[in-house]
Amino acid sequence: PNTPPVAAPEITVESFTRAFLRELNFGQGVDLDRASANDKYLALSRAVRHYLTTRWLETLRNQYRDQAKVVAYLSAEFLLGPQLENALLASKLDEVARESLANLGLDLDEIRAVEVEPGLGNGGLGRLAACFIDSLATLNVPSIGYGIRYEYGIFKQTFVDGKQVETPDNWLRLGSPWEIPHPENAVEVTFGGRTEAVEGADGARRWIPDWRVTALPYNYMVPGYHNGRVNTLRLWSAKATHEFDLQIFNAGDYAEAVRARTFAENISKVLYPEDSTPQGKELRLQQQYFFVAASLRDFLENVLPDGYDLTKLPDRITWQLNDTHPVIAVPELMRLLIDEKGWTWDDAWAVTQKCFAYTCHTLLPEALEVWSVDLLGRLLPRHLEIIYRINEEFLEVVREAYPGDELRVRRMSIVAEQPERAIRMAHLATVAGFKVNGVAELHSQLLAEKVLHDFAELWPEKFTNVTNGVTPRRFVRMANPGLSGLITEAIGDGWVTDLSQLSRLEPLAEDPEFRRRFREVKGANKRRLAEVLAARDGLEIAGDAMVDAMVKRLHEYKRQSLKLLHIVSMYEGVKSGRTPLESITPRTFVFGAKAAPGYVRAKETIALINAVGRTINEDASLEGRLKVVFPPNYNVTLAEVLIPAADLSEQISLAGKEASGTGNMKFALNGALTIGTDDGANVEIRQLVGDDNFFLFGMTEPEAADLQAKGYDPGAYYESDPELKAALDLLASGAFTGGDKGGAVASLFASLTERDRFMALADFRSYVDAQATVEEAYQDHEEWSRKAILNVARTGFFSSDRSIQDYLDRIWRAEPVTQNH
Ligand code: DL6
Repeated sequence: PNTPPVAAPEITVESFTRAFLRELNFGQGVDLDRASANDKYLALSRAVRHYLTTRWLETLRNQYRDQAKVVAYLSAEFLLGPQLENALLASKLDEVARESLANLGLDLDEIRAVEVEPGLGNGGLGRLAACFIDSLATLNVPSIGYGIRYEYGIFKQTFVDGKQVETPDNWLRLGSPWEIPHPENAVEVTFGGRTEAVEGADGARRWIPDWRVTALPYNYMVPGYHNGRVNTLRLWSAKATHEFDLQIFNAGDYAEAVRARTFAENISKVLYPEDSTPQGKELRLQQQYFFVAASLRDFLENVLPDGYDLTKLPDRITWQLNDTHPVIAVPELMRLLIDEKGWTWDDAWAVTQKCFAYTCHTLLPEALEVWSVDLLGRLLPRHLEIIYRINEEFLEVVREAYPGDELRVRRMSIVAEQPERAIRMAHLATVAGFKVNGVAELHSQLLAEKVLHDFAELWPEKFTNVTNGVTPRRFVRMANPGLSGLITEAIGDGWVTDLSQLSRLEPLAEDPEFRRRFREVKGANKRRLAEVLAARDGLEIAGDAMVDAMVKRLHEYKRQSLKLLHIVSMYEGVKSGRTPLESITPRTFVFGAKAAPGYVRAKETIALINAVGRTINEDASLEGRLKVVFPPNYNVTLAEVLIPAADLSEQISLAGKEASGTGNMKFALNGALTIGTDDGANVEIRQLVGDDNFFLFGMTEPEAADLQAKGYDPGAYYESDPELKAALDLLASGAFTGGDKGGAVASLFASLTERDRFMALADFRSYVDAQATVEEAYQDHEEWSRKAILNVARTGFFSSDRSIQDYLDRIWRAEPVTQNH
């Protein structure tokens, strides 16, 4: 705090060139003419980092001085996407860097293409965390993201004979210029062992763990947009402690010592390892405890000043629990306060209850995490004791509120008894959190009415909603420079940090010239997509066909199989002569989806999409009017190219299953129209853009719930709808699989026609009818562009800046601070 501020480096083309060459020469040890593409990427990134560092130090210094309340976003995933362009944009260095490189005969875009994105998340949940830290920084909120620095992120997907094959994502192979390790802030995290009584203490026990690892922090800069603030994302990496080295020395058993070292370091080795095996599950719990234990200690020891009065902790921090993954932080804080600080149980609980808030991201019962008591007790014996006591006291509250209602007590208990004794992490989070939120209006409503109904009845004031959002910087400004330019020309550039200003575009939807330019941008984005798919995957698509995109993790509830049925049905229509070929609007269906490695049905669906795609693409009789492409390894980098090019956004989950969705927001903001069910945030998108500018289909949530309760009979739909039957029969005939009627074909057919939890056939008719409306609407270019512009103009609500403001108002009650610069 006493060090004088470092002067910000001057931003001129010349000084940037000097900074770049200095990094190249002295950082990489090469001359420009001998530098590899990676050398240039690393040097450029470090030069940019250098500019941001001054701001970073200033932010940290102010934070320390002001002792303002901090939001710590605890998340097992941060799906960051490429960093260089974002850093350039945030620091206003984009133009300078481009010019400076051009003077050296280098192309910024070519250098950017070298970057390997950190894929430290699976999908929406991890990408949301990344959008949120961007908005926190842009809104000037003192905050820290805490997570895990997985050595291998989400697997790299390739297709072999159309089937998904996973390979490790070695994203650190060529080094990451965006991280700074801080070994001096390493902390130890312990596991296993037993506990014993401490005489004369109220509730305190001594934990004698039997193994430990070192958590080594890596800091990442999180720059706000043009505001001089740079927050910190701190990701933890597991290292064997020195004890392991001593063991090597003492025991002379090198192989055994290396094994032990590997065991410890496995904790941060890979994102969400396969969890269908007991070993996988155990590793996942280790990961969760590892990062929250390190993060809590880090905050208490490194962020708070020495001697801070911890009874005031809730004034200084909210730990936001991103889903249940970090919920073990609750008993960890209790343990720190009671066992290490000597507090009484009641004092510790009073403070703990004010420090955590919980965001739930699912509606699927199977996605609600539970940990078997056996595993939790073995790995974290002290935490299990604490959870038991939290539960005992909580159940007393329930019994008092509902005397004699033992069924309710059993339903609400943090400890499940069936099918095995297990800890329900969502219940623990709800009991301990001072707020619980869902991620879209419908989701929050269903949470309170269904998933956590008993809790919402007991504590209605705890429950709230914060609809998700996406960062306009990455997903419009960066990803869609053409549209950004058009918007800025029309309404100025204030929209980048105040997305509600997009509403000012509304009158321009009526302006033919604006519509023409809007179409021109879309067209250019499609050509860019075509180029990228050709270079990246050797895929060929027409530059001018309608782009119909379904990109998201592969899951039955998202119903990629319904999309597939629609494609098969269109194809069948043409082949059977029902649909004249000329009546079909040229369309490119683009899929992007990874399936969890152990999720057999999802992998079969991928194989079938590829099989159908191959048949359709090779069928010359279609004259190229229908095309199906499935570029492998959909990631943030590809999303940034695909989304701006899309005309139609497929959001077709069964109503009541998708918590929110965020891809739906990105597409609408980039001028794609949505075909979707009334699910998740689709509901809010439709309300905002208006029914005329959204293709709604399918059952509502209450209708779907009713049908499920009455008994869903897929066979009845199959038998009564000839088009549906024809499509399913064509699929089942092996027409797309070289005559093979078994395997994936038989399995999908059976699942759709016999026992589909997600009732795809029930929504088929209305989906196909809605698609016919899409076809018709797309014929009228002017009207389609009008609708697309209205989608952009009316979806400014879905900025993650607005989400963060809602968190501040409804949950955190923390204030943005002014950055003096
Ligand atoms: O809130 C972010 C994102 C939502 O948009 C998706 O609808 C939801 O499926 C996803 N949830 C998860 C949680 N999985 N679990 N548990 O990934 O969160």
